[in-house]
Amino acid sequence: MKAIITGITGQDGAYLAELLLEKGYTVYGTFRRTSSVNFWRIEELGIDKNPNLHLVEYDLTDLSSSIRLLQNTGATEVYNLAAQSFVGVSFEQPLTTLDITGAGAVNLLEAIRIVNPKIRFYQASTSEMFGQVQAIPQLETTPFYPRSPYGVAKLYAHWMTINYRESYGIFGCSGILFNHESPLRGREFVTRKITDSVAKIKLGQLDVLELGNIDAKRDWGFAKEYVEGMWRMLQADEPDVFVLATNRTETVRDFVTLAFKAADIELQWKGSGEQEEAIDAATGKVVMRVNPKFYRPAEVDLLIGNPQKAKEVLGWEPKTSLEQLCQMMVEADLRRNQQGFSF
Ligand code: NDP
Ligand code: GDR
Repeated sequence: MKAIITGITGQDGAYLAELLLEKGYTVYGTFRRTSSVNFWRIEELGIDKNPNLHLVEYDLTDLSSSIRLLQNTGATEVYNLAAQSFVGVSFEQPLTTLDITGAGAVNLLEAIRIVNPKIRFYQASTSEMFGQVQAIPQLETTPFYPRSPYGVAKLYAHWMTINYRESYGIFGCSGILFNHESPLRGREFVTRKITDSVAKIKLGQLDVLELGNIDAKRDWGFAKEYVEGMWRMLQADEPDVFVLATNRTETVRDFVTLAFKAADIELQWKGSGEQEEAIDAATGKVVMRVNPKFYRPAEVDLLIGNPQKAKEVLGWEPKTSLEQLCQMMVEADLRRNQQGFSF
C-alpha cells in the first residue's frame, strides 16, 4: 500500500501520515521548496524518521511535477491536502489561491488520468463552499454559495473531482470537511490563535488577545478524527461526496470563554461590536478586545454540518467534544510557551 499526501507540512497532512503509517502504508509526503522548510508537526508526532515515510519536494501548481510524482512513487492512493488554506489571505491573494487551491487539484487529476486512472483520489473540500448558507444544517445536497476567493477556488476543485469521475471513471472522492482543529493547527487560524494567546497571557508573556468577528459560528471538530474519515472514503466501494462535521456550532466568543476557562481564568464580557472586550474577573485586566483589522470583506456567519451520510456509509463519527479539544490545545500551548516553542 503506497499513498501520496500533498501538504505533509500542514495539520491534516501530519495526522494523516501518522494514520497511514500505523496502517502499514508507505507514505510519500510532499513539501514545497522554501527558504526554511519546517517539519515541526511530523517531528512532534515522532514520525519524521519513520523509514516508511518519504519526503518529496513538490509544488501543486506544476503539472509535470505532478506527473513525475505519480510515476516515481507508484502510489495507488492520492490525498490532495495541499492548498493556500487561509481564508483571510485569499482576499489579498485571489489569483495565487486560485492557482494552488483550485487549479492545483486539476494538475493531480490530469496526472492521474495520464499515468494511472486507477489511482484513488481524495480532494480536501470544505464547508467554506456553503458560505452564505442556504440550509441549516448543511449536508451533501445543500446548494453552495462561497463567500471568499478560497471558497470559490475550492468549489472549482470539488466540481472538477466529480467531473473527472463522471468523464473518465476516476475514483475521485470529495470530503466536505467542517473546521477541524488540534494542537497542530497553524497559529493564523482563530482557535490556535486563541489557545496560544491564552497560554501566553496565563504565563505573563502577553497582555491582550485581539480578534475580529467573534459572532461567527463554527462547527469545530478534532483533526485527528477527520483524517480517519478521509481514509475511509478511499476504502469505500464507490467514490462519493461526504460531509464530516460534529453537528454542533458555537461562536468564536464561546471558544474564547472555553479557552480562558481551560487556563483557570473566568471572564466578564463588556460592550458590543467593535467595543466588545473581555476582562479577567480576578484581576480586572482586559485580556481580549475586538480589533476591526481582523474583519474580512465578506464573512461566513454560521456553519453547522450534518455528518449522517458519513456515519451510515463509512461508519465515521466524531468523538471529541469541543471542551476536550479546547483543553487539549490550551494544555499543549501552555507546555510549548513554557519551553519557548515558537510555531
Ligand atoms: P494547512 O494550511 O495546515 O496545510 C496546507 C498544506 O498545503 C501545507 O503543507 C502547505 O505547505 C501546502 N501547500 C500550500 N501551497 C502548496 C503548493 N503550491 N504546493 C504544494 N503544497 C502546498 O491546512 P490543513 O492541514 O488545515 O488543511 C488540509 C486541507 O484541507 C487544505 O486543503 C484545506 O484547505 C482543507 N480543509 C481544511 C479544513 C480545516 O479545518 N483544517 C477544513 C476543510 C478543508 P507549506 O507548509 O509549504 O505552506
Ligand atoms: P475559517 O477559519 O475561515 O473558518 O477557515 P479561521 O479560524 O481562520 O476563522 C474562523 C472564524 O473566526 C473569525 N475570526 C478570526 N479568524 C482568524 N483567523 N483570526 C482572527 O483574529 C479572527 N477573529 C475572528 C473569522 O472571521 C471566521 O469567521 C478554516 C480553514 O482551515 C479553511 O482552510 C477551511 O476550509 C475552513 O476552516 C473549513
